[in-house]
Amino acid sequence: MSKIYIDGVFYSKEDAKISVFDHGLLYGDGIFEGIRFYNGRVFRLEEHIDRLYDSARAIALDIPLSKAEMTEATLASCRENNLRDGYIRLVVTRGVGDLGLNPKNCIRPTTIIIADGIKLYPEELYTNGLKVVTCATRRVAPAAFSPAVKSLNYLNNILAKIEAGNAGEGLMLNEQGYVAEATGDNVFLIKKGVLFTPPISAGALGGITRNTVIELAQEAGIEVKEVMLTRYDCYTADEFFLTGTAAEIIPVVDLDGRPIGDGKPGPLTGKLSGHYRELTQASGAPIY
Ligand code: PXG
Repeated sequence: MSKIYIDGVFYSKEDAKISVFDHGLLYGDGIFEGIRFYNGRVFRLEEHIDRLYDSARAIALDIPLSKAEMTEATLASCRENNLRDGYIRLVVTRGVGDLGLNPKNCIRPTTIIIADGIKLYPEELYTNGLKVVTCATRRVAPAAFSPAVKSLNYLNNILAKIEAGNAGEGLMLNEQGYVAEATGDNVFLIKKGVLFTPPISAGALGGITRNTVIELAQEAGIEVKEVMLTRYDCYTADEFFLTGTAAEIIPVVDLDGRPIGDGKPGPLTGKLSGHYRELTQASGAPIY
């Protein structure tokens, strides 16, 4: 029986409810984090908490908990559900207000923590790789709203996901046509042994898996370049993969009908996936 944290109290799934006047629902006014825990430890918890508070700062939202309190509430949510492996959804909304969009009328932000088991992607995708198509929907321009904020407004990504449809995952470009990211994952490619990924300024979320992969590559002596990338760079890459908390490292074998490399998941992708798996099993904030 799962237990869900709302503003300091644990509720059963049936009773875990928030007001229809919450601006998280009415306007998508809020932020969130998606976190994984493995083997009784929360992976990169400090980084997720830091990103949450940065997102909050960017939208002028005052989280009513300190970082230490939020960390403890997150660990307590895992304990309350007796879990050792799973997924945490941490949400902070603007809170209950009236029907106007002015956040000043919201009394207090709502904090929600859901710790649950994780539905893993089919193993087949990791062994055979994923097909990706470029979406016509461009990633929202940083000058309009920064894609670095992990906000409750995911319609830009959802529209791209709908476009990608059954074809596979969607690749999103920025307004200038450079590669930004996938609909919910960051993008990497390998060419002649060098690892490339677009800079965050291309219009991507600063993925925590992305940071981890960059670190792992550097430790393995692989050169890493954060540069603007075009679709040409992707089509002509030797290897291509996506990174995200939920997907971890997932190989891409086809982009817009062009096979990547030899059309099979590549060796460096496999090597980095192995290192990533080891790290997730052996590090993180202890839950118990
Ligand atoms: N870009 C976007 C737009 C994302 O939403 C990533 C990149 C990868 O970031 P991390 O920090 O996870 O490496 C994300 C992450 C969900 C869910 O439930 C979404 C994400 C992560 C976990 C779960 O939809 N997005």
